[in-house]
Amino acid sequence: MGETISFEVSGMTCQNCVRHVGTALRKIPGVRDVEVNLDQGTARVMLAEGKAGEATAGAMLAAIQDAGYEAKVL
Ligand code: 9UX
Repeated sequence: MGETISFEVSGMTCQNCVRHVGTALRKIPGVRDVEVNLDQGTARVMLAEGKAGEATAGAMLAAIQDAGYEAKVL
C-alpha cells in the first residue's frame, strides 16, 4: 500500500486550484496518487511502496507553494 501524507492547503478557491495542486504533487517521483478536496482544503498524497524516502513532505510543501498555495502537514 505505501504511506499516506495529508496536508492542509490554503488558498484553493475553485476546481482549477484543485487541479493545480494535484498536478504539482503528481510530478513528484514516488507519488502514486493524490486526492485534493476543495471543501475541506486538504490534499492526501499516497506514496508508492518504499518511496517515502524520495517523496518527502518537504518536497510536497515546496511543490504546493510553487503552484501558488500554502500548506502544512496534517
Ligand atoms: Mo482557482 Mo485561480 O481558479 O486563478 S486556479 S482561483
